[in-house]
Amino acid sequence: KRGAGKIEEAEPWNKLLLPASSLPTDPALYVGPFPFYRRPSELGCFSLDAQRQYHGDARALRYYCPPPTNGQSPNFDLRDGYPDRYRPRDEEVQERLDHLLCWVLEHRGRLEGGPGWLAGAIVTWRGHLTKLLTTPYERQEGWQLAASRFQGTLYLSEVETPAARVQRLTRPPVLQELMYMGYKFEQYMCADKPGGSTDPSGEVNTNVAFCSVLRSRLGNHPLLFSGEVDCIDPQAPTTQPPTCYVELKTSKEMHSPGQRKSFYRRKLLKWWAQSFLPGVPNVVAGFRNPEGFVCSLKTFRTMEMFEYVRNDRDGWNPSVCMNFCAAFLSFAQNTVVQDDPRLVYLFSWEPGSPVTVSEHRDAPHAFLPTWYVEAMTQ
Ligand code: 0WD
Ligand code: CA
Repeated sequence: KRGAGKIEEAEPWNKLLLPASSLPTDPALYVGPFPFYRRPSELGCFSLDAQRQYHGDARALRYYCPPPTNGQSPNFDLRDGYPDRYRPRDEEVQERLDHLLCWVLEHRGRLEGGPGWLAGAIVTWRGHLTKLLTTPYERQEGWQLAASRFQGTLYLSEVETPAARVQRLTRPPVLQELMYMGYKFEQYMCADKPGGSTDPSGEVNTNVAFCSVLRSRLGNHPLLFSGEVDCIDPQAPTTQPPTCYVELKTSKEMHSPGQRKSFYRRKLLKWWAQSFLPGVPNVVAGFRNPEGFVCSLKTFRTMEMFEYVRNDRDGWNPSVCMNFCAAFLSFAQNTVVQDDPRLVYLFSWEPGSPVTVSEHRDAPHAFLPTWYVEAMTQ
């Protein structure tokens, strides 16, 4: 029935050929079975030293060294050394995917999955995927992800939003100290050698990092991503990464049911998303009192975190997180069609709105460095 004035209805073909122009994020749209997620396997690792220089080895890996469990509780002063023994990373330096690209370049010839595996993969930081997983439940902070296709591979690199930049530059002193305290906790819990002891007298240098490079797949999206790992547990049942890795976190001591509920709804979601992606099985939390001392520790198993909100109407659902992430990756794959390292699609999201996209060429958004593009073209 092609009556006059019904032209939109009669010719839907244009809608089928064009990629969608936005992606909704409402949790209700992503309820459903948990999608396929390949058990993450470690492809390799790299380290960043005190000068933030790249090394293609595990020199920055530290060893989990919890305090003895002889009935005494810990008493870690997280403010000790602040600010005299704090060497914070220069956050003005936008590193984008550079260190990960360095690893990919070095290993491109001997990646598992066969020749052509990389061409079908998505390459990004674990932290970017974490933000995608938590998007359906996030009510505070938006994000921007830049995407380019090069030799088939889709690269995703975060762009600091103007609001995030303002927040960073006007970060109140208490928040800066709180950031330090998170790293100080790692120093109380880690040794430089297996079976070694901790040394809280040293400096806290946040340039130093150990990063694991992982392979996984979400639905039909092969993934190559890297994430910073706090330490390895030499006593873990298996010494095979990523199963032997431990994530360390600090959080405020909780004293009321309301505080606990809020912790399960907000923090555990972020902890789950971050550790589930690389297959890190345990998160060890240090609870700090108002004076900044950690007096209790608790190990949360990543695979059990959802139990704390399973029966909570306002809780989170891992299927929603993963289904949304898969939908975003499909959206990005369908949007970034042209293979061109200088062409960038910027995906932008603010809470309460759908994900939108804009197209850019070259500076300031192009993020695949010339050294990478040229070396890969050889
Ligand atoms: O330039 C950027 N926009 C970013 C760079 C954003 C996020 C991370 N990075 C860098 C990190 O420095 C790290 O070397 O990428 C690398 C891997 O990051 P990731 O594992 O993908 O990031 P994420 O999961 O967000 O963070 C893991 C840890 C954090 O631990 P906690 O427990 O706080 O989540 O990486 C550290 C931090 O210890 N970290 C950073 N260290 C220095 N500068 C930063 C940062 N901007 N962000 C996270
Ligand atoms: Ca950590």
